[in-house]
Amino acid sequence: MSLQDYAIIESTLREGEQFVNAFFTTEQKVEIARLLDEFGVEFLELTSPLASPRSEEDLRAITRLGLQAKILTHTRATVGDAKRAVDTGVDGVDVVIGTSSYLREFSHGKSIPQIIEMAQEVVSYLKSQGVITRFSTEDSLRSDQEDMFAVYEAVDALGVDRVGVADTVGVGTPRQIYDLVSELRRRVRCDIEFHGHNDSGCAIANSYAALEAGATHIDTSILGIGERNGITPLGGLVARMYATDPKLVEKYNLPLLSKLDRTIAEMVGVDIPFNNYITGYTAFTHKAGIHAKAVLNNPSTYEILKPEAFGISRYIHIAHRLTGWNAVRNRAEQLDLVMDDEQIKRLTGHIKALADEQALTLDDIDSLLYHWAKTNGAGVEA
Ligand code: HCA
Ligand code: CU
Repeated sequence: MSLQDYAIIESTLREGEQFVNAFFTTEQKVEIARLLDEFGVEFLELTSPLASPRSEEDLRAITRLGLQAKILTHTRATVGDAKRAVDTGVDGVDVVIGTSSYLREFSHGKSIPQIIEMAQEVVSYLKSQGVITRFSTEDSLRSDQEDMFAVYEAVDALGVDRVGVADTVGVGTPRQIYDLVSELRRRVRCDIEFHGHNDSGCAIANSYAALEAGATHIDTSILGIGERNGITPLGGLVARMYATDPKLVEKYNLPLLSKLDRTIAEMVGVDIPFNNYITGYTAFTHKAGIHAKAVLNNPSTYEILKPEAFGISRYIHIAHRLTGWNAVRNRAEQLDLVMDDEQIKRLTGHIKALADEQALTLDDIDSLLYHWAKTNGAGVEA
């Protein structure tokens, strides 16, 4: 399998709804679904119809929108839940059960043989209904591997479409995920999904490692929202794939990413983090003079992502003591000021001296530029 063949299961409308500030109205869910569809994700995962009457109505409404993306919902591993899910008209059902000793002991209380029996029953039912069927093991990283493989192999034998590895608590490292998914790849024929939480900041790297090991589907949410600090962010995965090869994300409508991030940030009442992948306000800002000079000559010197591919502009920050004369000259050109290099160099020295004493803004620099263009800095010691 090449990296090229992966698909995104976008779970803002399921995992994302588990984010502390998320209370999506029906209209908001429809807006999110349409935007994600326009972006081009292959699957949308929605909250279980058993969660609440509104969840069920919204799921039905979204399945009727006629989107390109396939609509999936999430259920526990019982035939009763699976029936309710199928009845809503979804394309597929994502079934999950906890396999770690923590969850077996403190959550559902089932043994591995019981889990296998439940899994077989629910998968057989879903396959008989002709829906895309996925079976995943919650808390996979803290589950006994042989137990877990026994579950996966049992459902694979029944023709399940996908099995899911879920790093529910965000404890996995890229190397662990790579090893686990590689072994799973050897053991099952079906597709493999990875769902990674971000508690220790590894969600994107783990998703990428899963793909390298043969996973076919990655779960994301917009801005990474989800339980606790969330899961693999859509924009972060896109940045990672683009950095490897822009062709890996050419199937997506990349300029829509900013709108997706802004829309969700607004809906859940948070700011887009300043250092967010692609859409954070510093993502394409260059500051130090040496960087600015090189970026002005060739952006690839300090950028692995092209801002224009995402409909974003780069920004060279010049109002500070680390600035350099190339960046100041570039600003003069933007303002259509005719100044020679000697003038610009002297002004740059002046800006550095000023910046040592006080905070400067771009407006301050622009005023200085206009003034110097006229007076050549007469009367200023530089
Ligand atoms: C949950 C847990 C889950 C499920 C992931 C999956 C997790 O909230 O139900 O279905 O693969 O992180 O384990 O999100
Ligand atoms: Cu999760």
